[in-house]
Amino acid sequence: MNKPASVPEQCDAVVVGAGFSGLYMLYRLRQLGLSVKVFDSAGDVGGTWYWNRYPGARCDIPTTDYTYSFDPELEKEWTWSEKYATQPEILEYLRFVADRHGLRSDIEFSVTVTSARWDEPEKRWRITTDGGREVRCRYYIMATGCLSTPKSPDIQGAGRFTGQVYFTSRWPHEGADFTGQRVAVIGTGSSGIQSIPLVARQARQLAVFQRTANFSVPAHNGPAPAGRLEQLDEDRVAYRHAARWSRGGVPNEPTDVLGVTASGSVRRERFEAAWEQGELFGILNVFADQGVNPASNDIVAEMIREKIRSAVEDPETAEALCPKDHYFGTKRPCLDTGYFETYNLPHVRLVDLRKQPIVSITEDGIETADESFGFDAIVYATGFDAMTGALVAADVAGRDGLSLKEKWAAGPSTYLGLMTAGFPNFFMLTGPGSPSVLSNMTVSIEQHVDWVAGCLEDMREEGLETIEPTALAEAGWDQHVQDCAAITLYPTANSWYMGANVPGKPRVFLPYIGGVSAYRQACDEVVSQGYLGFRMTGPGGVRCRDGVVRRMQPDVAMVLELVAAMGMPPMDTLSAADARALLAATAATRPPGPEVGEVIDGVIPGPAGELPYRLYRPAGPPEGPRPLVVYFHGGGWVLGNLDSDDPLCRDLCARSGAVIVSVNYRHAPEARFPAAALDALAAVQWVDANAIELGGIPGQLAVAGWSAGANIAAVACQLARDTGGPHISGQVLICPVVDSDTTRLSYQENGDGYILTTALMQWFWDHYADPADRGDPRAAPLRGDLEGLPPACIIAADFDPLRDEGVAYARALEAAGVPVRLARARGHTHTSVTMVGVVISGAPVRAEIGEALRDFFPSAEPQEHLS
Ligand code: NA7
Repeated sequence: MNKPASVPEQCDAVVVGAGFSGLYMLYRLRQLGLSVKVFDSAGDVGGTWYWNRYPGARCDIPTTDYTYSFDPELEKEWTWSEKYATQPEILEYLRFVADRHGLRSDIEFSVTVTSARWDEPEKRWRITTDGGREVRCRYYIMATGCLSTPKSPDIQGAGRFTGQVYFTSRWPHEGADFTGQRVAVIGTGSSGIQSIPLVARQARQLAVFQRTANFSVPAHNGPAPAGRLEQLDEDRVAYRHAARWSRGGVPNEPTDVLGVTASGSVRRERFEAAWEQGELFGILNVFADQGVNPASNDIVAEMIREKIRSAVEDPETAEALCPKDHYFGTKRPCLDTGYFETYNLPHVRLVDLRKQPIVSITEDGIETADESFGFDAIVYATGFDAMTGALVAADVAGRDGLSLKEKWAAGPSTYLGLMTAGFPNFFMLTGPGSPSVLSNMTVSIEQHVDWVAGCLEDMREEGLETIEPTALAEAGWDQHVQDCAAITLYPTANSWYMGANVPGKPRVFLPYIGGVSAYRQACDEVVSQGYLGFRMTGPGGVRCRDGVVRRMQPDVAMVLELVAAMGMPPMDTLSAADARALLAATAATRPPGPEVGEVIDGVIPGPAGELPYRLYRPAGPPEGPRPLVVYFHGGGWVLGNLDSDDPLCRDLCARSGAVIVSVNYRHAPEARFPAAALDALAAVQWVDANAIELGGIPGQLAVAGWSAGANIAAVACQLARDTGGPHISGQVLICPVVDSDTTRLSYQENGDGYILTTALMQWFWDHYADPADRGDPRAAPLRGDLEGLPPACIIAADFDPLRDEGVAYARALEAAGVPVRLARARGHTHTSVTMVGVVISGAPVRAEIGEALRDFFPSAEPQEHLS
């Protein structure tokens, strides 16, 4: 008998996964009145907590916080028994939630989605399951978790072993009994570190194969933390609200104590308190700078290593257990119960794979470079194909037939970690590019589910059928995700955050490190701006407000927030004297900039009296003369001095390998136009004439300057050309003032809110030059003759009112035949590139300046590496 042709099933939404995110997504979709099918390859709800049943499996966020907040009644009905609940208790909780809300009726277990195809004419997804069913739906939602696809054992001979094999991530429901057995555990991530003390209790012999020593902190498990319980009892709503607007999804007071400047006693006190607290976000927040500053990070790391050394009796084992190849926190730290002490047991042994790598798994054990081990059981605690593994596991093909796997071949690309261009109506819950694993997952899950539900509701109200990100918005978000990571130490580690644990996986920082609150704000802004960066379609046509939600470098944005919070008066409302005092006061609190070989103060005979200078000589070899760079500080011809740009000069010196001579010129309003420009020329001529005495190489002279300093540097080049020298090898103009026209687009875009405002620039001009003089090329070098000028490196910052005149100068120089290197300071303001040691994202721009200077002088050697 022929089987009747099956009729494809229809529903509004298919959700894959019935863990924390899938269950809540189902609940919200039902609230919207949508028909939903949830598929999960597991036999029950639970997701991660269904599979990871290994002994000792617990969450590593206090369970007071690792819990749903959407249902106040549920919060009353369920009480967690411990600070960190066990896997069985969390699984029980999820079962309780599923039953309480009658969710099971829409969930099908033991069903795996094998493929999903977008049908453009139908505007539907066609979902195929392993049972050969086809389901058509409008929305396809992946609630597949970040750590759900186990990494296959990438160890030679893994299939040969004839004893018992266990994976922590696929632990048998009936459990495992290691009594009397010789057991190997491979892997010392959270799963290994949680399970090893318990496996050791049963095993006759236990060998732990460690590739990378890991930081772990005692969980101090027990009753839920009293402080958190009190806060919850007092005002649960406020507590949950604080979690949603916190950095990690757990209410925590962020510290402003810097490790590098804190006293020894403060360091110790803060560290011991965090150690006692036994919470990840506590130990990751001992110092505000431990995630970005290697020196600060090392203070925490060394204190943890001390703890390991005092816990482990055998010094050699202790040393092998001390993590030394990555910064603390850059691989996920663990919370443990008696992990390090386990190595004091006589039957437990650590095998350091850095000293004796595994050659092969054999029929009866493991062979390393030095030894053969016999085992009855091997436990793989080797981790997951994190964050992307489950998403690309099913064969998902978007609008043009392109598969997600192909699209992401060089790393995932998403908008907000929620959607990806080319895949309409395809949502990822806690996808790559969202805070996810760097946050309390339950808070991030609820935020994502709420966002998706809100989006579907808005679409329905407006009669829209499809939504997908634009290429521009997605590229902007990808960039922002990487920018946020780049200012931290995180990308330096071979972590699963970087995809480094899976052979062949592209190295891209996968989660969003900007924090839960910053992320939530970005998502909310996207919606409030009419779904900025999304293309939506419906019978009425296309609706799209294209754009990028975060273009500014994250640390620049932080500086702007800090400045705004300080409530300083606008400079342009002050007298010159008061503005100078304010600048000096803020400069006094900055980091000093890098060490250089030598700093000497002196004076130059200027055209109208002596001009102070400060000379910076690079440290280290080669001995002997160096190229010279005459530098002019910024400050609108009114503000600034040798101190104001001191960190920047040190940085330029170290990066370029040149001697920097920073010259203080006469300031307005005391000495108006063209005093500063004439001083600049005089300084360049004097430095050239005294090159040998200054330790320079005669004939190898460049000029550099920032802002108004760049203005007079550019003018000095024109004047030197016209007045018989000296020869200038190159000019570096950082965010230069080259014109007095304030009508350019960059003034309109950036004239307010980015420190240098249109009003302040006007104030500078008013102090410096009469309106009639402002078109003079000695005030506005863009209006001068540009032929025969030295090669230029021009920095133009995105959020600078002067951006477009810098670009215009570059173009005009090029047109005049001058070699130009125009570097865009992406996401920067007029001032941020110069904030050495504060704005980390400025470092690559300054590296480019250093490179440009070295190119002017091919013989120069850079100093040691600077971050
Ligand atoms: P992790 O944290 O990825 O840990 C896996 C461990 O296995 C880690 O120590 C790895 O060493 C080690 N590993 C992986 N492959 C090998 C091979 N081929 N040989 C030797 N050792 C290997 O996974 P977990 O399951 O422990 O934890 C995942 C997350 O779940 C955790 O962070 C919490 O968020 C919950 P490596 O460091 O790569 O050198």
